[in-house]
Amino acid sequence: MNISRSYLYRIIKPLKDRLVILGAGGHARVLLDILSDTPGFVVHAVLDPCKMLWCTNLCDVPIRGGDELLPDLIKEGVTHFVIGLGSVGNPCLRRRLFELGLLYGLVPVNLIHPTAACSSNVHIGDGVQLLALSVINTGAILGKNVIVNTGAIVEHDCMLNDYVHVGPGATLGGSVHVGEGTHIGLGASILQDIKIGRNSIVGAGAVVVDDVPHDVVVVGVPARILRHRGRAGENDK
Ligand code: JB2
Repeated sequence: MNISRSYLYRIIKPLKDRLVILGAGGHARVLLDILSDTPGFVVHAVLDPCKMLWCTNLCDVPIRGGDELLPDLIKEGVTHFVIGLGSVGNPCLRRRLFELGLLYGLVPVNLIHPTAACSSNVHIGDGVQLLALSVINTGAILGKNVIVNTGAIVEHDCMLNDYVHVGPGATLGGSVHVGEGTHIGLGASILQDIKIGRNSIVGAGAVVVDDVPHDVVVVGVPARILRHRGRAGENDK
């Protein structure tokens, strides 16, 4: 009788789930570091469209090829995925890859560094990444594929919508709302109760004391609008 590997996988659940990382850059290496301390997963492969990386390794994990290899990896037993891109300032790619993973029936993994201090009274969406020394305080709500980067602080009752990225060392006071796909730059500070629109960028080191609309870049102390962006940041690199 000819029994396929994927059929065998479905009936015999392995001790560790196999996952693929999409993207082989700096952010993916940070995530691999967390995964090395996360029981229950084996990183099976990394996918990246950059041909020069193919057949090399990222932290000992093979970079097998582009995203078109997903069906092959699924046949090999991959069931979970991680978005390996930080894609600073442009969430379009992270959103597209997240939807691609779901389309193939893969399960997004939540990655939480052991030093992240996350209240148990927080709602976390799928595929969220909480990096080293980040703090997420009580009552916060994090949508899907949100990144809270190294040492960032998200105070009580903040709401971070899908694909928000809070950069390293940024601080959000209590009850700050951040719209879908917005990027909060390195070391920025957002005063309590501020509302920031979707697909905007808060520049590194900015101090935000007034609400920020959708689709803008704000910079400085206090933060001011530098320019308007194309819808969903399509015109950005
Ligand atoms: O469609 C894609 C795709 N497009 C670009 N599919 C997949 N699977 N991968 C894709 N990539 C790959 O993502 C690029 O070819 C590249 O190898 C990788 C992005 O790497 P990079 O180092 O440029 O960016 P990053 O997102 O890993 O890191 C940025 O964001 C972090 C949060 C950097 O700015 C870091 O400094 C920052 N800490």
